[in-house]
Amino acid sequence: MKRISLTQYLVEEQRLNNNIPAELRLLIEVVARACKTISHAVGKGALGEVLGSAETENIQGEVQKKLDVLSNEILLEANEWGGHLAAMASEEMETIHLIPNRYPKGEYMLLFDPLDGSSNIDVNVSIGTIFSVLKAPEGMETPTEQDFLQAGSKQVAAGYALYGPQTLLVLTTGHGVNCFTLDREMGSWVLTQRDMKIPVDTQEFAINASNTRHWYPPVTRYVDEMLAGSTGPLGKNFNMRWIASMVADVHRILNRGGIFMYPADAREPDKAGKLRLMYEANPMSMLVEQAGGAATNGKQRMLDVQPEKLHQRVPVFLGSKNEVERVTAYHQET
Ligand code: AHM
Ligand code: MG
Repeated sequence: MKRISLTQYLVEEQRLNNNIPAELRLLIEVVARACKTISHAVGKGALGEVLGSAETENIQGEVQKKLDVLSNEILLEANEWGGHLAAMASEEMETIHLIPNRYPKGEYMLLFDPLDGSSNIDVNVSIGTIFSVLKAPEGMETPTEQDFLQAGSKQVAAGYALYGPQTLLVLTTGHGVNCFTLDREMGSWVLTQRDMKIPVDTQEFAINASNTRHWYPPVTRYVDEMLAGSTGPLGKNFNMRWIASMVADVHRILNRGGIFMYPADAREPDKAGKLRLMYEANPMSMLVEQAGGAATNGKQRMLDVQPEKLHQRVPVFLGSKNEVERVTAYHQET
């Protein structure tokens, strides 16, 4: 098999297909390099003294794990000096991170969830890094939070690294979705899946069912119908999977279809579910759409949601198109 590295793939996308500008290519390479470093730290586990709590809280009041903090630092440090960015924003930081004056600035803005699936860190279950790239608004001088509040449809690239039995990088620049596997001996990313596609139909769903009592009626109706199986209104049996790492759940869906749901529910603080629009929902929705799937907040296309706050939470329904459309229609009916 002829091996195509991430670098070679990106150069071809730029040179032959004219699909990405050089600056964006270089930015993606830096993010991929940082993910390699995070993968290394994750792989060391207790030997690297990276497990456990950091005894600090992030902006959402969640206790940070040592690896949350470390991964955030790795991404900031790797991306600061490259010259491709105007600013960064992270799920783990209260406000945006400006590029220090000693480094040149670029025209892109990077957002990330440095280590997603934090509850799985200490139990050696798959976790990941999610990232999203936006363009800085024309004429912007010093970036502000407001400059980041762009709808997901404005993303120019999105992707995730999955730290599981293998370390993978799944990437879109708006021209399909491709998957790279980290060759741990060589230290390089190798293209292993081209043009991933999500089947439009599925018989598999993912939801944290312990929240059933908090759901709103459209979600309860839909899950009840799936559980009713082949003699119920949907006329088929459904299987269920929930890894509690969005990256791993989305990766399964990109490979064999399925529907992932983290609905709004009746709990505080803002009754919009758990996941964050800018760091989780938008990048994943771009990947899913690029793979032929669909993603909504229950009411509208996720990528059309106009963000109001950097750390905004949003209900998430994504995956196989026909099922996402079904649960979205149930919301629209009420
Ligand atoms: P995190 O960013 O704090 O890790 O939280 C996000 C994660 C997702 O990866 C996953 O889908 C979800 O939280 C799991 O939530 P729950 O613990 O409610 O099952
Ligand atoms: Mg997260």
